[in-house]
Amino acid sequence: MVKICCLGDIHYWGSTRVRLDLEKLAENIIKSYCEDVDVVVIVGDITSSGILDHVLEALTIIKSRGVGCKPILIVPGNHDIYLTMEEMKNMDSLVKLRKFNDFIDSLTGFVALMNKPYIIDGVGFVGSIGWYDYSFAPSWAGLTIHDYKRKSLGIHMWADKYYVKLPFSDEEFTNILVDQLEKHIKQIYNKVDKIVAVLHHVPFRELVEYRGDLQWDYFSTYMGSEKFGQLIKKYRDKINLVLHGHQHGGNVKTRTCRNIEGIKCCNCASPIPIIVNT
Ligand SMILES: [Mn+2]
Repeated sequence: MVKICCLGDIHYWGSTRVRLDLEKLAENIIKSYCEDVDVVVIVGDITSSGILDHVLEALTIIKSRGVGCKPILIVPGNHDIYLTMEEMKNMDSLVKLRKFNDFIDSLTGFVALMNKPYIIDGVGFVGSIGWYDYSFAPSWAGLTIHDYKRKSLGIHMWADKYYVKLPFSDEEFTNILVDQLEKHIKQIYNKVDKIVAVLHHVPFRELVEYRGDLQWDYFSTYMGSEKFGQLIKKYRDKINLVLHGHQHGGNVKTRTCRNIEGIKCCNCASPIPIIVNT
């Protein structure tokens, strides 16, 4: 058994107040939750605007005041590949994604799961930012794919619209990420008894919070993709635990686990950790 301390969706943006709050949280809460675990997992959205200095600042606080020398496994969230005004001129979010992961791997004690799987005590960890391909669009709304590609409804918009620039469609990005994740699963499949899938986005429709209200459900589309769920089910003889983030706010229950066809799925979209055993 591997004991995991899982957290995410910190959305750190570097103000003095935010820094002091995270320092307090790390010292008073994260430290005690993660005290006797084998490994720490962060499910993405470390930052609110993708600034690598903020990644470094937040992770330094979490490590030095909270979890200490335990291995910290990380996948990025959609916010972590947001482009700053300056970056918009010379890179896309695919380059940013690679920069994020390589930056994580350059830090001592941190592992970027998108670069390579991690194995501890016969348990393998694979990870991806995950993405969306509109498969979670609310079926009842009667909208078309073009309505969802717009990523805005009335005056409300999904911020990825402005801050994520990809060289291809969201559907293609999803396919590429699913293929990468499957490659990593195959790499470790015969070496481990169990595999933990770590994603930022949500892999199963059953986990998505719908309310029958278009103002909310329209944006549920961007929670994730069925394709990751299908991949997880394909390897269900080894993958029996999924850790994800991304879905939080508006009374959504974070820090809880649900059983989807025998696969334990935990929402770690909170800076307050949840303890999960494999
Ligand atoms: Mn997110």
